Amino acid sequence: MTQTALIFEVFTLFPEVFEPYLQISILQRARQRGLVEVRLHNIRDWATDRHHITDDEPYGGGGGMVMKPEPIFAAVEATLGAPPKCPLILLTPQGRLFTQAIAGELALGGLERPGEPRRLGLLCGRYEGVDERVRQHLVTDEISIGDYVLTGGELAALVVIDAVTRWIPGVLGDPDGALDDSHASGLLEYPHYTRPPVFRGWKVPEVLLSGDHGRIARWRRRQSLLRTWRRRPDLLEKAQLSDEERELIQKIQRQGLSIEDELV
Ligand code: 6GU
Repeated sequence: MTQTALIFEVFTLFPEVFEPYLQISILQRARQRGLVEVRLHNIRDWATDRHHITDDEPYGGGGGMVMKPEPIFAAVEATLGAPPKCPLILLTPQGRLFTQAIAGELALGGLERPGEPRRLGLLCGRYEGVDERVRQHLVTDEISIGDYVLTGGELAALVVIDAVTRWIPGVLGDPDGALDDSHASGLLEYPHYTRPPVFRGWKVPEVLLSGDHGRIARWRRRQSLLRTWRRRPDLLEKAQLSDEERELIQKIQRQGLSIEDELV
């Protein structure tokens, strides 16, 4: 058994939505192998009143409800220490936009405590939001997963757990697995094919059946560049490209696509 690399401490009003997704595929395997651990904390368990109320009306009026500060502080401080000894990330549409690079930083960066696994607190907002004092005095970072509004931070927390876990060494079978993912290199991934070689008359590109690894690698890199150029030209500006690759892009821009380049 490997030493646990990372523990996610999740604070939520709906812990039950996490389990099914954590119990399948790569995340399940990573947890079983002890590479990551996900601990779920129900904020409601830390409400001290008879009805375990966790929300209240906003001061100043207006619609919606606001998450009360007391149960959140109680849950987080009992679990992470007072003040918390690890980062506490609030999932909110007002946070900084989550990217593959941020996932990598969260997985590998930060303070290493000798002999202790790293921990990452994730606080899932609900309703109209959380009391501002939680942001000001408890939360250390705020993350959004995109410019749209979700009902709560739970789906976003799962997105963060998934993307961060993929960066932990040993989680993906291939040691370079995470490096091949779309966005890891700054480019979109090349097209994938599997058997059969002809399906309903549609052929797998001949180069992939050639067994020529050099040709295959060049074809994939070219397809990656083409696909990124067509779909996400904004990524090309930031991507780390060789001089040869920059030249290739300029050539494509001058000449358009060549015949063997499908519309990717
Ligand atoms: Cl992190 N939370 C909510 N409620 N909505 C979102 C989001 C987070 N990211 C994008 N939309």
